[in-house]
Amino acid sequence: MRYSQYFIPTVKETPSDAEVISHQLMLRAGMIRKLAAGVYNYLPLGLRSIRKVENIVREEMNRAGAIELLMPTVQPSELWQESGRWEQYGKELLRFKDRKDTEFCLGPTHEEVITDLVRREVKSYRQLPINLYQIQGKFRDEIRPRFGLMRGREFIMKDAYSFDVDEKAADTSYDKMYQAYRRIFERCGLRFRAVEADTGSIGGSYSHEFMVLAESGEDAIVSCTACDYAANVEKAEARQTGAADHAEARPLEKVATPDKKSIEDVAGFLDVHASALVKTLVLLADNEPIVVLLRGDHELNEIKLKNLLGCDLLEMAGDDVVLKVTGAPTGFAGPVGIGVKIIADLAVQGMKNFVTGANSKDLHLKNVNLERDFTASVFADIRNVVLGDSCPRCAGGTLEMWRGIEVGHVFKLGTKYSKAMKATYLDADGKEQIIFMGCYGIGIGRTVAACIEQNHDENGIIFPLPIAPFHCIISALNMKEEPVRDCSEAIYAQLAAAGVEVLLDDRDERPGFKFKDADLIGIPLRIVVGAKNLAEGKVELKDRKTGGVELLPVADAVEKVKTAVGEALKQ
Ligand code: 9G3
Repeated sequence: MRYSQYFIPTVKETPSDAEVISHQLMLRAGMIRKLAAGVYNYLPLGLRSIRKVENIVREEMNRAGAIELLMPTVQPSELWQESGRWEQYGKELLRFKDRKDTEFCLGPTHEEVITDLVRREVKSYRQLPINLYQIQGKFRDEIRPRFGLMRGREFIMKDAYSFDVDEKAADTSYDKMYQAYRRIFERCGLRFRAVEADTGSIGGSYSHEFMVLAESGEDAIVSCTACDYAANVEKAEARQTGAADHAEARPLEKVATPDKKSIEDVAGFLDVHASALVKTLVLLADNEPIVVLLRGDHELNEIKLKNLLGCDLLEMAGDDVVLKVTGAPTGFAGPVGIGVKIIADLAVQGMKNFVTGANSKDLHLKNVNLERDFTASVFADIRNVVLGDSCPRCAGGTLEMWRGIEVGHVFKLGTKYSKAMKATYLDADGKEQIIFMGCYGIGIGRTVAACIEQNHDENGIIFPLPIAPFHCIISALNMKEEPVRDCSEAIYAQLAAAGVEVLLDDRDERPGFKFKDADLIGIPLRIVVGAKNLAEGKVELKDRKTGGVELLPVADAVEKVKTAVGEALKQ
């Protein structure tokens, strides 16, 4: 490809509305252009990387035995009414009517569509297992699309769906996808971790997220220093470790804490550590008030609490409810004398003589003790794990914290959709059985963006070769000089003939300008053809990742590029 005849609208200045580096660089490198909030044009360079990721995904899905098909983006509302999700989702599901006033939605995911297809076509156990996938545009009307392709409204997803005769077979399908995902992200050159994750509203029994490690990641994940346990903080288990405090229970004591409401203020005022306090939170679970107790230095994990309660709606109670439930304004709530169901985090179970609110303004209680002063109806793991917590799986490890970008998510779905939509098969005895499902997603654009979050420097993108838009760029310093032109064309022809994807920068621009563009768009290998070095039969070969520059005879440079590309693409 010749740069002068291609379409790579790079820009020098950083766009003001781009908050994360991948968004900034994809705009500056001429990879994407916004059409509307969360809706993007994939320009030629961006599309080439997108297609690279898609092809790696496609190869590994096929290798795992999945079969590609393509479902429509437009989905009839009837299917979503059958699954019960038409009412479940709000404005995020973009709905519209056709000319006959029939209701449709733009597909945010395709469980209903694929289950409808399979229930019509699969009748016998002989047709199972089957794993069907597509690579296709999705639409989710995010309330705040941002970060470019990282959180778009229209985005390309690979979504796969597995169908099995029973749970055991479904586990096998799940493991095949899990391994395929590992190969996919390894081949994309990403540093990632698979973490245990919450299944959220999708239902099903368990799931794993594939997280690209990057400081700008929206998700918090933990991993064990000693074993391979890793989990999204939403799901990470906190093991009750604190050896129970064997101190004697001291007499309960009221203490004036004028206008001291926060844990920090009360701990400071009483000169105790936050871990000697118990915070009392009032929440509404499906509009029923409940009281939750946590050690002062711990935070509530609302997903764990929601899963524990099995409620649909969980929210912090307003000041009015706090006043009604505790008899005191917010900031002085405590468990003693409360007439509402109390749920306490496991860490509270081992505490003695702790401080809590006294359920009256400007008053706290010291030396509060379980059983003597109040009882909790449930003790459960409802807190966020913290750095240094013991690993819930192995004896020796502790938890480290990372930020991650979710690029893949695999779910064991069970029979949630097959039951609701009657997707069944006849087993060997002719008995009708429910199909077991799994679903598996990868955000294609998000994978490219996450790759850039993980691979960039002050000069721009540093693409891993397997998903770079081109493998090599030839920066010809002056195509008007015949030796430079002839040599550049020759190198271009030799590399292209060897299957190397090469971009020849033949523009009539100053060297510095060309170098800046080459660094910005992140092409992994660069050959510089200039008259001075050419006079000695040499060209410069630069490795974008290491920054290493070598002065080599032309033929050697060509060989080195061919070898480097061959190496990088070997699976
Ligand atoms: C919706 C809307 C947004 C959604 C969903 C449905 C997320 C929804 C979860 C999934 C689960 C898996 C197959 C590929 C992998 C992920 N956001 N999810 O179901 F109507 Cl508006 O999509 N689906």
